Amino acid sequence: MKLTSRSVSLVPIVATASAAALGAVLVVSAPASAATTLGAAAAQSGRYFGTAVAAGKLNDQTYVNILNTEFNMVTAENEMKWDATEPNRGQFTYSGGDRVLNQAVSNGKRVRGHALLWHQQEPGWAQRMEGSDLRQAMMNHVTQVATHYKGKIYAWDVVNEAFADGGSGGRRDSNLQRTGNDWIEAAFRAARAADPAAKLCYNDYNTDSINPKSTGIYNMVRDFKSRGVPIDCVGFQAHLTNTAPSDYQANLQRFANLGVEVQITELDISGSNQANAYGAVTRACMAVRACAGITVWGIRDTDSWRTGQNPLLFTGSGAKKAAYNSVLDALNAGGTGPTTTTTTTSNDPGPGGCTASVSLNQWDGGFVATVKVTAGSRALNGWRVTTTLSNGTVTSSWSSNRSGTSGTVTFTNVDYNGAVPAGQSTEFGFQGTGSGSGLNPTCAAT
Ligand code: 9MR
Repeated sequence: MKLTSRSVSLVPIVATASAAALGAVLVVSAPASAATTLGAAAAQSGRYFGTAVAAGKLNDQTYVNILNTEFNMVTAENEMKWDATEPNRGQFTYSGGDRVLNQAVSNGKRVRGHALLWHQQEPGWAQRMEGSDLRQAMMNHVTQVATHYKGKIYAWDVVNEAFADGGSGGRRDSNLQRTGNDWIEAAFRAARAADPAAKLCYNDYNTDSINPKSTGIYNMVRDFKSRGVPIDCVGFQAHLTNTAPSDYQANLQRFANLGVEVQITELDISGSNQANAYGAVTRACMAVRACAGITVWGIRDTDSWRTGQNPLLFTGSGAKKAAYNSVLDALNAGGTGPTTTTTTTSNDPGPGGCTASVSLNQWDGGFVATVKVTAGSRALNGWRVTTTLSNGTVTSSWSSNRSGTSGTVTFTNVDYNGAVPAGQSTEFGFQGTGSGSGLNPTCAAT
């Protein structure tokens, strides 16, 4: 048996028993030895390490050996998608999905479900539909598939890739979207009703930094949370080239601050800086307490959808790459989540006034601050929050207009969050380098 940190808790008992039996000799020294597989290393901090699996490769011994040794979470690469599970309307086929799921479960792994609704890989019959007929078919699909896998899925990607690329921060056009903007929340509600135990995720790509697309999703998640739409997690696909964005961790953290789990769901990284970038992504997840785990999108470079780019952790022949070691080391280094502190500054709470409180996630060298603005006994039409940043610099902010980056930094409402009913709250946030302590926000109605 390999000694992993998970098994270390057993060591004192075993050592004591054998010491008693043998009358002497102590065997194992106390420090936890580093775990030697990705799954075991991630498990030390309660996280998982997963991979996408293709049913058609489950006869390949090299593939299956690596899968069974290294990973403790599995995503079906294509087998649970709409075109695979409902090729004709109302006719469901689960053979491929079940194969991937059963292989995983019988080897002690958990499964992420991917994906209930996505504008790509719609079956032909759905591609030709629109409107209320399509809406009905979409929701039936969600209900049927989530019911089939009820109780067996750790987390579902309920909706995949519904936001547009570029600067709009809005939804992508598709026949799904054209059934009405509420299709995403309707899908989450249908999935919750069908499988209350599964965590329900929104999953997308090009969301690896604080950018208009990730901010659009952030605003949707915040809205869902405020209205009780059942969302538990956000998946960040992380199809990257050469590097992880400098605000990768801050971006994960701002979602975590909304009260959702964050998961890295389809990681692959091409380019000569691959090993470093893999390390950076892993460390970012380890530093965000709500980052539940990482899934790479395939096992060997030859298994990747990014043909010729070699973006994975194992070579075509199944050898561990430098990127593998960099991930393993980062997992073994452990995850000390950031420290969170909440300060409330009460000011001008009278009629027409407001209060501001800040929740600060601070880690070595950076921070994310989430500020809650609460109206007094009268509704607000607009607000201004003034903060003091003595030892830090703001690098970006969201859901507010900002003036300044250090010293006195002022934030005012944007058009959609200026109106706050009496006694109600709205939130905005910012991230920065250095220390975010001593912000002491003060709030004024405008
Ligand atoms: O890896 C998947 C590939 O085998 C399929 O041909 C492709 C079809 O669109 O989907 C790939 O997986 C995608 C995933 O489901 C969603 N995010 C992007 C992934 C890569 O395209």
